[in-house]
Amino acid sequence: GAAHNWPSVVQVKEGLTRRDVLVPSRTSYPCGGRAQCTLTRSPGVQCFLRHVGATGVSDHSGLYKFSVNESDRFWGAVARQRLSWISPFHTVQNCDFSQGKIKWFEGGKLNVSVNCLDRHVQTCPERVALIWERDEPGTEVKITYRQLLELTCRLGNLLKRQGVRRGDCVTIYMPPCPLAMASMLACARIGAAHNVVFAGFSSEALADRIRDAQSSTVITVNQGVRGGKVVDLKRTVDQAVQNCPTVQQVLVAMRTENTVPMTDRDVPLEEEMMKEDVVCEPVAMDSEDVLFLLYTSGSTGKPKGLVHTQAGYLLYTSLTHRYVFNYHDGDVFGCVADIGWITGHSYIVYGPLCNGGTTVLFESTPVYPNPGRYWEMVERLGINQFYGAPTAIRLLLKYGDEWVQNYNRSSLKTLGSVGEPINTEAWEWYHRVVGDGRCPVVDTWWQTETGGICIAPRPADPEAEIVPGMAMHPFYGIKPALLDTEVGEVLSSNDSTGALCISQAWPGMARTIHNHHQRFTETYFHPYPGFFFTGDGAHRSKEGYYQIIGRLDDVINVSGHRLGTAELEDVVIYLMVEEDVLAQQLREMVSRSIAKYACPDFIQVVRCLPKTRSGKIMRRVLRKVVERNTDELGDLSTLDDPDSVHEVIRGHRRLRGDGKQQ
Ligand code: 6R9
Repeated sequence: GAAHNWPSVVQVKEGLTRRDVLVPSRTSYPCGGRAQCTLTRSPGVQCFLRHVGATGVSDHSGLYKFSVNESDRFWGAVARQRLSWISPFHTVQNCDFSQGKIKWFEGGKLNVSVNCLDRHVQTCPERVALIWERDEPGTEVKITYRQLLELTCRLGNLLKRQGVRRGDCVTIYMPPCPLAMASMLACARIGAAHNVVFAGFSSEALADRIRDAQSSTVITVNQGVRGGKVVDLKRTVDQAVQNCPTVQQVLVAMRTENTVPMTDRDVPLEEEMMKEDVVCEPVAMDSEDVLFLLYTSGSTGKPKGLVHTQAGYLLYTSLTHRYVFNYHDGDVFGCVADIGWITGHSYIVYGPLCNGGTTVLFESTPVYPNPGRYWEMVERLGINQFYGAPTAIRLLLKYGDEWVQNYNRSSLKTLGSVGEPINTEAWEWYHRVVGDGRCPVVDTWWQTETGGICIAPRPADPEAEIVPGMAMHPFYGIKPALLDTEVGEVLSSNDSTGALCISQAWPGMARTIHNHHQRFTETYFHPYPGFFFTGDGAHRSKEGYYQIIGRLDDVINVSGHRLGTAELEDVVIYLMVEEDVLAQQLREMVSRSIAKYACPDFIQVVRCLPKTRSGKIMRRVLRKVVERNTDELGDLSTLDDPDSVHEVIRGHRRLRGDGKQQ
């Protein structure tokens, strides 16, 4: 069974004894504090304006224009104001898309863990930094900023003792737990990069990522616990490292009380870290030193190790966390993603901690022990901002409203969605049932590559409308552009559809693909010279709002009409999960809601769709099946259930009569 008092190290009573950490004084806001700085629904904007010297600007859209037109002044002021620097930067940005060169805040030195921990320990050591929502409901563990700093320092010292040096890359294969978070921060503290691999990936997928990152150290747990099931994570690591010659050591934390076989290579993590000092000198890092690698699947070839660096990433995640979700001091922020995804990095770890927030680390699943889990947790932890994925919302919607209504959700102030287009039906349910119609729903569009949220309904002018299923407005400093996919020209009028690009650099964007800079420039900067190409298609409405229509390589072309998958699925997706709808009914709905030409010729009913472990439908795989190109399915390492693909292939053969020919 699972240990109930894990980890013992979080109960350390000892305070920090010697504190010589570098915490430059924080620039104060001209109006004297964030909380008092209120412009109705967009608190903070007024003082923001004064601080960045945007004179004559009085509303959100004015500030937005300032942020894109005077991006050096904007980002320079925000970086000085929000981050603690060891030495100041001399150049705000130095970027050239044609070479894929992106550099922010050059000359500046800082330590990300100091920004996320030490400076809050100075002002409010006993504030809860994280609430670990363990798999077993009602057994959450609260960890203060002081405790998290202690864990981080001990781990940092242990990593150093084990030979990890500045510039090394440590692979972390752990479920969401405090020591996973402390491991990330410990790497940041000593100047190592981390490479978090989702603890649901197979040993081959893990081995690929360890090899590509050239890690000599892996951190894992003996076993994971998810949805009541124990998962042998250490065993997966053992299998993986057999094929990873670079790995010299595996640090093993104990999530359960069960012992697992240990080898000479393995280091018992808690035991060894308890021997370490609670003070660990933070390394002064350059703004553009690597903070982490994070692998994301490519539609062709190997997964890409996207590289994020220190200052720009931290600034961008903290600013978006603050303003997109309207996060305030004292709020409890509940992002239910896994730390293995960019959403977990940016909105469980770095954004909230940089803001001195209280962040939830969710270990379980939306349906364990029942479909009320999220909302029971919202009530028990008093969550104020809830951030989840459409795939989970669609799943829960099927179980009915009662699972939601059984719990008190009055703490909720903002609901967020990320990862896929959220169809209108799911959006409405989220808004009406989960949020009782009182919470703004922010459909946030962004990518591993963008580091943080780029398009979202908030921040905006107070009372600005929110249209269901639309990401709507670019964030400060983000200048989107739609490009014609055939001729490559900028589509400047509203009510147009094209390739979603971003016209100028922002601090949160990825800097390169680890060891493959050429692939980086070719993928993101060559398709539309002068622009960062996102790979997604989007529509800009008459009002100028952005709506994401899905990956461009998924767009279906029917007799010259380009159909985004989001558009089609908005009509049919609910029925797709219901599975028992007649083909004729589906065709009628599509003709009625879109057009006759959009009617599918063939309708195949499947048990489930091929999805990634993070819940995204792998539409490119479906396309290959339909094109009968099953030898070129691309990277399948992120696939959740490999059987789903085989079933789709078999079903497709039956449907198209191929079976008879074979
Ligand atoms: C954060 C994250 C990125 C891709 C992205 C797009 C899709 C994400 C979306 C959305 C429509 C949204 N996507 N958010 N599509 N509406 N609000 O998910 O990063 O795992 O790298 O995926 O996800 O297609 O390009 P990542």
